[in-house]
Amino acid sequence: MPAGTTATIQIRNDGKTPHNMHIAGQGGDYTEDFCTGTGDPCSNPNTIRAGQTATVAWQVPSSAGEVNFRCDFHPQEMTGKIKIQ
Ligand SMILES: [Cu+2]
Repeated sequence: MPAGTTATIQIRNDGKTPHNMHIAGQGGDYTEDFCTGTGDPCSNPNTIRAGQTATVAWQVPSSAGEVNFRCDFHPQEMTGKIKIQ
């Protein structure tokens, strides 16, 4: 992702169970156990059911680095890092 931009991430749940996308907030920490859309950047809707689509509107940090994200339903298995450059 380009630093300092506003990103719109589009997601579709092709699986059978609910998922979401929860991006770590400022400082790299998750400030919520389950994102609500009022704290950390979160998919809208914050529960993406099977077959549903969602978007994440995200203000990308202005400095290069990596930002963690996860699915709150599967926080051990479904994690990743978004590269900012
Ligand atoms: Cu999941």
